[in-house]
Amino acid sequence: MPAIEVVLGDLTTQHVDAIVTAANESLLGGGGVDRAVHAAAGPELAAAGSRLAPLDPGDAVATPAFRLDPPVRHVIHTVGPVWEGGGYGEADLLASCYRRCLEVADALGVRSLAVPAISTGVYGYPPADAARIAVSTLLGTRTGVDVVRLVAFDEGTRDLLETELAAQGGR
Ligand code: AR6
Repeated sequence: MPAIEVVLGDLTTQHVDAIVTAANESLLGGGGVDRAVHAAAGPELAAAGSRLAPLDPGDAVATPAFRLDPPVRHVIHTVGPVWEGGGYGEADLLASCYRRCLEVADALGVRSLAVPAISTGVYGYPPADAARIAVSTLLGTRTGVDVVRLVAFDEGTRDLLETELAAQGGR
């Protein structure tokens, strides 16, 4: 299991081997963290993403990180579930996002990975439930990734992630 750290900050300024973006099925970029990642990486990212699209919810794929500075080797694109009340398999899909990101990272030899709070913005997933799933899935997945940095963009999300990490014995 990877070591998990929680930080408050901007995903695009993390010094890691790879970052995960919360994408949509087109992989062309969108709002939220995906907008910030595409802006930082440059237009090559959408071009590379479009060649791998469409991507199903719960899945993940990697592209180069192009102009991201600090230099990051890969962007891993994952598509979270849109929250529709919880009865449409959203929890399984969200867990699948975290698992697939680790699998893709492993295939690339990634040792450090920064991940945002997938689905909790535009896609409306309740942040406390999403934090529980993020931590439990990461702690329960066998991987060669040494460190997963959960990057919260607001203090509420940061606190939820830290609470889950403590509750689930992640540190
Ligand atoms: N660094 C870290 N976290 C961020 C950043 C940032 N720079 N900017 C926003 N967040 P969202 P989703 C947080 O909406 O819910 C896009 O249009 C944000 O506060 O980015 O999975 C895609 O193209 C929230 O906690 O992703 C899809 O269409 C978290 O990142 C759709 O939105 C996720 O919010 C995906 O929606």
